[in-house]
Amino acid sequence: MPAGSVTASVQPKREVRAAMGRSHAIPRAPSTGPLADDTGCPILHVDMDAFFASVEIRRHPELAGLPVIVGGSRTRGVVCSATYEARRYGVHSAMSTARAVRLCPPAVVLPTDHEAYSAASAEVMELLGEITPVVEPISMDEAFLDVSGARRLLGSSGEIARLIRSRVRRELRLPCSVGVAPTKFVAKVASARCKPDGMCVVPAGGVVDYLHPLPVTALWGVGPRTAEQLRCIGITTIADLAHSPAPRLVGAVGSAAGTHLHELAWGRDPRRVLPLAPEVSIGAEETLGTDLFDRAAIDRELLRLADRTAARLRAGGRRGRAVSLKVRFADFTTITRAHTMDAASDVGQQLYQVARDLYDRLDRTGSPARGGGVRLLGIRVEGIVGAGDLPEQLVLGDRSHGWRDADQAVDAVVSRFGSGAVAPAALLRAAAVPNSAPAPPPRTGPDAVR
Ligand code: TTP
Ligand code: MG
Ligand code: MG
Repeated sequence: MPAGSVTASVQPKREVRAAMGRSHAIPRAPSTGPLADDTGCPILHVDMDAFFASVEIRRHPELAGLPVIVGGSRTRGVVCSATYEARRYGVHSAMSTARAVRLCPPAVVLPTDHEAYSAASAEVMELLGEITPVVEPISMDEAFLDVSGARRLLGSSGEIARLIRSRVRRELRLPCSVGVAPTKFVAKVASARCKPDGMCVVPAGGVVDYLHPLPVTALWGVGPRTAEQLRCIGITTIADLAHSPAPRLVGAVGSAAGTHLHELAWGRDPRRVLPLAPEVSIGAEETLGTDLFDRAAIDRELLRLADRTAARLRAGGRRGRAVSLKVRFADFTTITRAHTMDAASDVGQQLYQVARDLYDRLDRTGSPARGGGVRLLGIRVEGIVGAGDLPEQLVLGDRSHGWRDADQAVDAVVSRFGSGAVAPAALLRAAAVPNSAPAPPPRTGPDAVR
């Protein structure tokens, strides 16, 4: 292990070479040693371990320790995520599930449930936002943090990384790995190298030693093609690249990439952590499997979308006042209508009632009378505020409290048992009520289900 880079964590499966996402390009670092000098290291990169698979294990605890693959059925589909137990067999993402199962016959294969992963992602980002507002999510399961401002309150960067790991483990029951470094790029490399369930501090003075033995594929922007171009001129490690004369590098990969990679190879990465602007709206929409004509079926769909929107609001600790309804008809005409409520809400029933009233008004203007039925429905909430910023409404007889309690109980059950575990009675009855239109072929195209 290069001098100056120190990992500090318990990592029982160190021999596992993860083969998922980009992290497979990077050899694992051995762990041990005390926490390194983190004074010049304001940047943290947090990446969830085997994210989709870990969310599944959270709600199916009996699967812990088993090789679990998320990716469709055993015969169809592609591996999205696999536990480190499955990776030991050579399973990795983007491999066909059929091949993964041949490599790992004992694997438990689960279908994807994007709603559950989005909700878990929102929980993760919410928790990170409680550490510092300077959080830049870069995918569903990873984010950069600049903890310069948080250090006075929460301790050094390394201590904050440990705090994040223990809070994510305790409060969200999910494993993650954290890289701590002077720059974004090095923090990202560090989190990948210390997976699973690890953390790694790369001290400012140890960056070059840390990077140079690694293969060029560890560099951001070096995919298989660039790696091959570099190999043709004898460059396989980051050290080779760092010591290569600029004209040679530029000749192989072009001027912009050559200059950029050379800078990265010396640990120079001026990119700042850019926190996202708060979400201006949250919603859910769906292109329906068949065009709907029947009002009861439309109402059930609105209830489903309202519940989903409300769950997203709650997952992000948000409420919103302005509800808009989007309706697309079979002839692709699209109409939106909006209503602003007296108070912001995160309650599915309230959003549903507003959406239904908006739909009633459409009815009166005669819009759905056009042929073809309803093709797409969407509900969106704007005027978003943090739930914590609002005084609780204590209106006597206010039913929203009862609904909110019910929604929160549902959130708890869903996070444990999955989104199919509970639903309003109206939705459970839905299967029994046939829709009046024949089933069209599966949809593709610009408004396919998100
Ligand atoms: P990654 O962070 O790349 O992978 P991971 O979290 O499963 O595993 P690791 O411990 O190596 O970080 O991606 C995050 C999630 O994104 C992953 O759980 C599933 C999804 N994903 C796909 O759906 N398809 C893909 O090809 C990849 C790489 C990820
Ligand atoms: Mg991950
Ligand atoms: Mg990731």
